[in-house]
Amino acid sequence: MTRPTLSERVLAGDARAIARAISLIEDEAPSGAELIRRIFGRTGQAYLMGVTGPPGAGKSTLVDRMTTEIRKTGQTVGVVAVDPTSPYTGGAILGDRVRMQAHTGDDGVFIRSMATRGHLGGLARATGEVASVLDASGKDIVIIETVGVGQDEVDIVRTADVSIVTLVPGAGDEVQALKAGIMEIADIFVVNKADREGADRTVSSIEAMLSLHTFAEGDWRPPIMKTEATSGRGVPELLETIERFKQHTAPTQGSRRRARAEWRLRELLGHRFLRHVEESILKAGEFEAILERIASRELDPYSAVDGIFQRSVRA
Ligand SMILES: Nc1nc2c(ncn2[C@@H]2O[C@H](COP(=O)(O)OP(=O)(O)OP(=O)(O)O)[C@@H](O)[C@H]2O)c(=O)[nH]1
Ligand SMILES: [Mg+2]
Repeated sequence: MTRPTLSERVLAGDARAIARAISLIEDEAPSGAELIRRIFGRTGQAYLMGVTGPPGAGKSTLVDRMTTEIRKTGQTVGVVAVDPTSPYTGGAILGDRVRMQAHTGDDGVFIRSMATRGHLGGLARATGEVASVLDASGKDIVIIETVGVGQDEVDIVRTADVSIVTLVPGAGDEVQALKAGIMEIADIFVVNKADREGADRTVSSIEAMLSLHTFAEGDWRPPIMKTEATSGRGVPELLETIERFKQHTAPTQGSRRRARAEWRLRELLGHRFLRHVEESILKAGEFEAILERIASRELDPYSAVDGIFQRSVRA
């Protein structure tokens, strides 16, 4: 008998194989792409939940509580926490960030942190692939935690079936800053740390922001939930709301998933093309030389791209 391959072990839900597969994706190893190819047909079963919000909002604590709550129903859970390793954000500053450890020993739960470093703009793609691995491994629910509200997070959360934006009391300014990107992706707002002063004010400012938006008849209007992740208060209600959202969007899930497939295809194609140009079209150091010429205004970027494009279609 031959030994089962990595993809077979992933499909069988083997935790060590899942961990190995995720490492391959993180390292952008060619075998990672091969793995995705092999498991892809078995993805699309899990329900993907994206949880985003500013650093320290309590996202990990919340995800941990959600996991506990979901496990009570017998469903299995995979969690990917996208962890900023930049010295400017996240962990280094927030000494008290929560590591999800409550579920060790439960093989119905798989939790993994992923570094944001080194993905060169492909972070959302890498996260999507990790979610695919967890999905293919048979997890019923996959939760993706990301910090912040930048383009990367918007892209990551866009790959989810439901997007949950977490804020905290006193986040009035953040609500303002969030408007643009987050507004279009938030399916549910959560005001966590509701035990703190000012939770209702934050709810009101999100309300005010939502009221600027016109919702058509039958549109989903993002509800604003209050939670206290440390005690678990509000978490069952949050899960009920997610379930309601799931029911509401069931008729359009096909088109949501198609939009996601389109985004993924475009992303991958762009990435592949850029890599082809950098590795096979341009000579060593040429990219930097072109950059220099653009910076010194000797060359304009459009002509630079035209030149590279011509060479690459001929190649
Ligand atoms: N008072 C209060 N504290 C909370 C609540 N939820 C989380 N915290 C605390 O907030 C701190 C940060 O929690 P995390 O869960 O690590 O927050 P996070 O958003 O995942 O943080 P990053 O991943 O670093 O962005 C921890 O000390 C938590 O115990 C809450 O509902 N109330
Ligand atoms: Mg966290």
